Amino acid sequence: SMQCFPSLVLALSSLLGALALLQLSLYLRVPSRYGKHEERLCRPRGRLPARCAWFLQELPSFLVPALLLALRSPPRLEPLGCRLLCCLFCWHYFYRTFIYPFFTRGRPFPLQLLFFGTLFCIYNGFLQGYYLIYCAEYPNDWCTDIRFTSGLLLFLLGMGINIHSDLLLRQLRKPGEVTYKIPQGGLFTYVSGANYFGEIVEWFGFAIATWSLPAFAFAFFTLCCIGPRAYHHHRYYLKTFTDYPKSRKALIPFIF
Ligand code: NDX
Repeated sequence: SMQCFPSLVLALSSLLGALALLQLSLYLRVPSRYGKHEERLCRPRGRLPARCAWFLQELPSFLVPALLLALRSPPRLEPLGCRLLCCLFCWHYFYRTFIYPFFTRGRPFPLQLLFFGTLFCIYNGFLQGYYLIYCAEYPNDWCTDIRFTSGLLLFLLGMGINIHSDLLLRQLRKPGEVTYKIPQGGLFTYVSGANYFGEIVEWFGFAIATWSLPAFAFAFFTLCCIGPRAYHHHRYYLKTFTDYPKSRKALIPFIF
């Protein structure tokens, strides 16, 4: 059966951190080309309906850790804290894979990005799952540690904001519609990237609760991936809608 190789965890986490920096440098100036930032003039590329694309892309982030967990010899959930943390990760990706895609009204997604997105989800799903199931060691009272409790709280709060904001975005369109409107309500009152803000809070909460290098690397990656995207969404709205709420920020309420 599998065992823990700490140097593998270190190497994969470092590469994730490096990919985060690469993303930051790529996407600070130009947004990643999907959704409202896809260039129409670009040479025509293959696309897949948003539904299939998000399902396929996010599935490995659910499947890989779930399989690792299932393959592990019993007692699978010992000690309680760390295996539960793996379930939190799977829980998010259960939502993202089996619920979010079936309700999305997004535009077709570029195949090329789908390919990289899928690779990323396999990579990250393996790293987080492998670490939590085979490497992580927590004291038996980790569930009452301030890092676990505060992290879990942030995770749940972020997930709530993320799911709620996804829902508000979806309700801006009727089925079949592909136009953009000004998001209203919830945290969109304060920021253009409310869904992204929720997701970032969620993964930093997860990092704090697991207190692990792979999870901090992933939280950092998330920040570098969708942080710039929130900024580009914000600029898009300001450019497109003259009546866009002036006090609204890009990503962090009242600040940025
Ligand atoms: N998927 C994470 N990098 C990404 C896909 C793209 O889960 O090559 C990262 C994720 C991938 C990325 C993923 C990894 C890095 C990649 C990147 C592509 C390039 C990049 C592979 C895997 C890369 C290197 C160089 C390192 C290899 O038509 P539409 O689609 O615009 O409709 C939208 C609609 N909407 C509106 N409707 C009406 N009026 C408006 N004003 C509207 N504004 C938006 O709402 C969509 O249907 C929907 C949401 O749109 P949007 O743009 O707000 O969110 P979106 O970016 O599509 O994300 C959806 C959710 C969201 O909750 C977000 O938090 C989460 O997924 N997410 C997204 C990306 C990454 C991520 C989470 C994470 O890092 N944790």
